[in-house]
Formats: sequence, structure tokens, C-alpha cells
Amino acid sequence: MIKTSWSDLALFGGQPLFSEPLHVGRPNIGCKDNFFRRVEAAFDRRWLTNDGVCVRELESRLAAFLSVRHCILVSNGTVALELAIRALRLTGEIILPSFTFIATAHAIQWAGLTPVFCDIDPQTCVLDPVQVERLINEKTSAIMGVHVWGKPCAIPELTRLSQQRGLKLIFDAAHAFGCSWDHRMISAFGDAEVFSFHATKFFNTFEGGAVVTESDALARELRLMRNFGFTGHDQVAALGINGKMHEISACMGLNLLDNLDEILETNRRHYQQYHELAGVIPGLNFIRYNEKEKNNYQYIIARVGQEFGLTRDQLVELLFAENIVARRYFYPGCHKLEPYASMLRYASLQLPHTDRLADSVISFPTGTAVQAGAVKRIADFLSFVQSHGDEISAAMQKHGSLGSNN
Ligand code: T4K
Repeated sequence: MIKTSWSDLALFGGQPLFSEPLHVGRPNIGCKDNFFRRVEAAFDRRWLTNDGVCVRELESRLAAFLSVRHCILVSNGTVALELAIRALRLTGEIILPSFTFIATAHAIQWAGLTPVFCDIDPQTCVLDPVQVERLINEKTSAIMGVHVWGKPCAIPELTRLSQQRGLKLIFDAAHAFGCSWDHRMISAFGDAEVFSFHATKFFNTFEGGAVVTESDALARELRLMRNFGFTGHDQVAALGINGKMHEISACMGLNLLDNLDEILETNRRHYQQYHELAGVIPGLNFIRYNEKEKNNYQYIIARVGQEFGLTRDQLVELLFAENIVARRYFYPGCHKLEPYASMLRYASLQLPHTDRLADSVISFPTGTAVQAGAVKRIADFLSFVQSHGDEISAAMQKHGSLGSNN
């Protein structure tokens, strides 16, 4: 439905732009036949988990794709972070951005260590190495950079800093599968990098994750840890947990690896469309990826500025009503979420760049579930909303919706 007046907006009773919710993070499926063929073979083998044929095949294909020596598949990205922290014997404090998904912080806290939240560089939106350096003290054992939205996180600066100060360096690469920095795949930087293969990711295994590393010793340790520390029947060499990936997940991964080019092409096309059609709208500043590098274009991110005429939260509320389930990745910063928000340690923490970004950022639907034409309809809608910003804002206030409850 074309909107010609603010009263056509679904928030005020008009017909929603989409009849079904259009989500951020709708999974890529690949080829169902390919997937089911692989699952059938796993059933025939009667081998469903515990380092099965498909897990091994996926590990070796991923290691080759990522140009890294070891890929250790696990049950999800959070467990991958936890295992990396434990296998690297981290202690005390770990410096990380607050501008990330809560799992990055939780993995540290869950291990009994202290997350030290650091501000971001407002230009790059990832950890600011200058601020990181200021936070290092005798209790610091590691830096955890996050390649937010697949944008590489100050790799040379953090590598130098961690080496100079004798710290471990982990990258949370949950968003960065298939991305590169300096023409090298994100995978072998730092001591370890961690991927999430959750259903909402560019490459998914339903649930799943991986730790990738160049270190033989670390890889050995991680393999032990993900399987209770077993070295053979009735032989346990170390403390471990159950972090194994099962065969069905690995079948999905193999299926999607076979279809990755097509998925990437769809993401790239949507990214370009959003930039061309919505990137010209005043006050809507889309985040760009470095076209000289490999990107997965999984996150279509814009910052909503004053010129847009409505706040980010007002826009999100309008979009939700139209069945466009845009997300605020990531709002608020982790330091404003529990349990951190109630901890004395973080009570006076000031992270102004994180707060500003978290308050302005919006993530739009993309991926293979987004039908042709949908991006143009979203862009037209955004353009309509921007050009009627004052009227809509006034109507929203009268209506009692300020967009603060999403
Ligand atoms: N580090 C970083 C930087 C991360 O971003 C993440 C996860 C991790 C670590 C931890 O990795 P995992 O342990 O998750 O492997 C989602 C994902 O659940 C989470 O994996 C992801 N980051 C985060 C950025 O996004 P939510 O709470 O926003 O998810 P949810 O359930 O709202 O799903 C998003 C949308 O996707 C929904 O609107 C509906 C749609 N969806 C979802 C699923 C699962 C579908 O259409 N189909 C589906 O099957 O966290």
C-alpha cells in the first residue's frame, strides 16, 4: 500500500506495508535436497554426534575456506567464547567493547572473570585501541576485540598492543564469517577467533560456532575441552564440558557452504539497493563496508541522525507497525544491561561514543528470505517518513507513542 498521508501509517490504523513480518536474521536455508541427502546418510551411518563424519568434513572445509590451521566446531558461539577463554587460561580482567551482543560480556563473566568495558572509535564503531591501552593494568590478561557487523576490529593496533603488553588477544568474529582484512580472511588473527553459526548468521548450522586458531596446542586443548576432556574410552585427561556440534548441524553447514556464493550475491545486491535507494535520504547514514576486502554484507546498518526528523526509536516503532521488524543492534551497550548495570564497578562508567552509537543505530532486513522488490518498498517508506517527519512526530506524540518501548 502506498502511503500518502501520515494517517496511512499502520501505527495509526492504516494497512501495514507487508502482510507478514519481515525479520532481520531470517535464516538462509541453501538447498533443502542437499541438506536432507546429507541427513539421510548420517541416519544410515547411525552416527549422530561426537566428532562425526560431517563435523570432520565441515571442519576441514571451513579451515580451508578460512585459510586457518585449525577449526574446532562447537555447539554455539557463546560456548566457543567460553572455551577459548578457558583454554587460553585467562584470568582477572578482559578488555572488550560494550558495543556488542551481550554474549561477549557474558562469556567472560560466566568464567568468573571481569569484563572491562571500553569505548569504541566513533568512526570505525569498533574498539578504540587508544582507550584499550588506558585500561590495561596488572590484572588484565587479554583483549577481546569484536568485528561488529563484520567490520574488522583494529587488527594491527590490537595485535601490536597485546604483544607489547604480553596479553592474549581473542577476536569475537561472530559476524565476520567470510570477511577479510588486508586481503587475509578473518580467522587467524590474535590467539584465536570465534565464530557464531546461529540461525540468524550469514552462514548457519541452526545453532553452532567455532574457535579457529593457528596454534596446534590450543586446538588440542579445545578439542579435549569440548568433549569432557576425554582422550579415549574411560580416559579423561582434563576438565571439560559438552560443547560438541552434532551431525545435523554439520549437514546444514555443508549444505550452506555449497550455496554460499548465491547467498553472498543476494546480500550484496540488497546492500547496494539500500545504499542507492535509502542512502540518499537525509539523516539516514548507512554504514559502508570496505569494497577492497571480502564482506558478507549480512548487516544493513544505518545511523539515524537529526536531519531525519524522527528519532531512531520513533522510526523503529513505525517500522514494527508496518511489519518491518528492524532491530537496534546493539542497544543499549552491555554495561547498561544486567547483571552489569547493577554492579558498583560499572556505576559511573562513561562510554559516550558507545551510547551515541547505540542510541542511533538501526539494522534492516536482508538475506535470502527478503523478496525482490522489498528493499525498494522499505526505501520508499523511509523516504516518505523522512519527508513527513514533523507531522508524523507530532501525531506520534499525540498518540502517546514515543518509540521507547521496543
Ligand atoms: N558474539 C556476538 C558479537 C554475537 O552477535 C553473538 C550472537 C554471539 C557472540 C553469540 O553467538 P551464539 O551463541 O548466539 O551462537 C540474535 C542471535 O540469537 C544471536 O546469535 C546473535 N549474536 C544476535 C546478534 O542476534 P536476538 O536475541 O536478537 O535473536 P532473535 O531470537 O530475536 O532473532 C532475531 C530475528 O531472527 C527474529 O526477529 C526472528 C528471526 N529468526 C530467528 C530465528 C532463530 C527467524 O526468522 N528464524 C529463526 O530460526 O539475537
